Amino acid sequence: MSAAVVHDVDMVFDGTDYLFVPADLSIKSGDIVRFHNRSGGPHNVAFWEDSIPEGAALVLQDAMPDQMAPLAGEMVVTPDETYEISFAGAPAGVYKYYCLPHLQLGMVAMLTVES
Ligand SMILES: [Cu+2]
Repeated sequence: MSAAVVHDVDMVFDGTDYLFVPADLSIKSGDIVRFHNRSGGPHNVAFWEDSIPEGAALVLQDAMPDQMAPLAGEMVVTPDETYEISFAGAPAGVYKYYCLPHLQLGMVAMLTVES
């Protein structure tokens, strides 16, 4: 079995928009996604329960540290602080997620777990 690949996603305020960069990422089941608070925080990572594959909620509930609500990660407040999610055992498919503080400002993104 190969080692988990770590993918970086930046959480950014670019002066106009709040963004996850990249906003569309493909990973393999077993990979790790490391979200970085680059600017404009606090940010967090929260998944829509109806916009993830069947069975993914149970995996994410175990994989997401310090959830403040189901499928919603803690606030990442400190500049350069990171929040990591392992997708070990995660079912293939599209996962749509958002940043709770900036949802109304369009801070949404998706990732695809390839089988
Ligand atoms: Cu945000």
